[in-house]
Amino acid sequence: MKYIMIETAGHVDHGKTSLVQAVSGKNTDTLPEEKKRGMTIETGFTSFKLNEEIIAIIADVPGHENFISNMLMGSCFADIIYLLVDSKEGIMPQTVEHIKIISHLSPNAIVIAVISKIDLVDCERIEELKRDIHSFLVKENIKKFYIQCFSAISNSGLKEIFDLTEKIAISIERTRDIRPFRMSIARVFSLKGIGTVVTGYPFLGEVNLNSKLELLPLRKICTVKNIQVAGYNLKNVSIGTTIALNLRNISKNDIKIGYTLADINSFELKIKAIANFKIDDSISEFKSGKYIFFSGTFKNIVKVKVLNSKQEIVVFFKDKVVCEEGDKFILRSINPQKTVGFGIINKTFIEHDSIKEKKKSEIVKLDDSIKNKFIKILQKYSSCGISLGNLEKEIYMPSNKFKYYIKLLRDEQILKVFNNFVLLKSDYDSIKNKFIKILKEKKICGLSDIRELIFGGRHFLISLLEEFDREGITIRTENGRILK
Ligand SMILES: Nc1nc2c(ncn2[C@@H]2O[C@H](COP(=O)(O)OP(=O)(O)OP(=O)(O)O)[C@@H](O)[C@H]2O)c(=O)[nH]1
Ligand SMILES: [Mg+2]
Repeated sequence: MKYIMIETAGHVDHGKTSLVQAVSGKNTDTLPEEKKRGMTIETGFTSFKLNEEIIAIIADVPGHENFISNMLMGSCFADIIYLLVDSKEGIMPQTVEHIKIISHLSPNAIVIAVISKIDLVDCERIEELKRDIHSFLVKENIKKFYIQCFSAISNSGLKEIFDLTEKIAISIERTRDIRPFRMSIARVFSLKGIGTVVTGYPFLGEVNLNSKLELLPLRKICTVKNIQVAGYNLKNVSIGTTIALNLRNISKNDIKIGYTLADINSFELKIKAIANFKIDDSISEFKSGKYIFFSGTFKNIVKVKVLNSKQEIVVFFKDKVVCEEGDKFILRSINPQKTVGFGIINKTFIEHDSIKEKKKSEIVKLDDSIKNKFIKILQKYSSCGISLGNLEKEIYMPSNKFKYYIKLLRDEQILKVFNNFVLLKSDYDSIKNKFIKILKEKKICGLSDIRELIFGGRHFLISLLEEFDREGITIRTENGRILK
């Protein structure tokens, strides 16, 4: 079975939900508030069969400008867009805003512009509107579009819309996506006897029954108990449609809208991103500051720094998020809420790339010149060792930097630190081996024996012997050290 994704678009009351009801037989305005106000508030989902092989999933978005936020969280991608234009009102502000948003998020979607409520106008008006819509869609760079007429009263035009949708759907090719699975969570609920269910949009990859997934940013692991698309249980599903997953080992309370479900260890969390940005034509001034960031079903307030060119911005996230190069997003102003522009992420930064952490990461780069500097000094003390304090004085660098390098040199097995003394690891090993040899011959050894092998104060030599004990080579007895 092939699944294709349709999304509605258009100004408030232009007939989106009525068309969805006509094609699918279902009313997606199910909330009491939606029924009372006669308008869509949250994106509604339904599906219908186009033929024996293709099911269309349809996301019916709200048209009112107050609900653009809900519209954004409900739209991630679409194969086909039903753009409704009321035959009396013509192109209105949200006709324009929706098409800009959707064409940014789904640049390859094919638009079926539907002139609605044709029972209310004459042929002349319809012809005029066809011309208006044509030039509007050309201006908005919509690559492929059709214009159809429709009346929800008589269902005139319904068959043409259905047939056209089927024709387009047949031409859509679905290929397997072998990238790691990544899905943006749109809804979460718990069903009695079934457990936790999430719905959302797979961005990448495919998911299989019983596979283990990671909930991000929490990094909690869960198992896929069931997969559904349009009410059908499936063993495997790929990108290209909204899906529902029944999850084991995770509670509804762990999950928030906008979180990500992904293949385990496939995505790092990001704190900052640089993006290409296109400011909306309606915006006269775009400044650095706080904005609302929408990407997939994720919505959050972010800090934005506008770079000189104005075509690039830096986005600072409040918390760590899943954000990858190529991700598309929309920015809206906070007060008044207005679409400011459209972005594509082109560089992301993991946690240490915040300014404070960057300094740290610069320190930890252990290049050969630093390594050699340590080695050279330690070679001077091959025959007697040196305390960490004296080494720090000789190497002459800030204490935090010194400690970092010591840790890295230890990790690289270049030096050996024991009770505040340091030796090159090779020197330490050589003394250790010689000491073992003597112990094998003499069976019992003391301070004088180790003194034969290396100079150094009493405190240094005792520390060395204690280190052999700690490594499990020797045991301390009343008369001296014996081999363990
Ligand atoms: N006469 C006539 N009225 C229609 C037609 N289609 C829809 N309407 C009416 O227009 C109003 C709005 O229709 P909806 O389908 O809810 O519009 P919508 O675009 O979904 O509205 P929002 O979701 O709130 O943006 C309703 O009262 C419908 O009955 C039509 O073809 N002819
Ligand atoms: Mg509606």
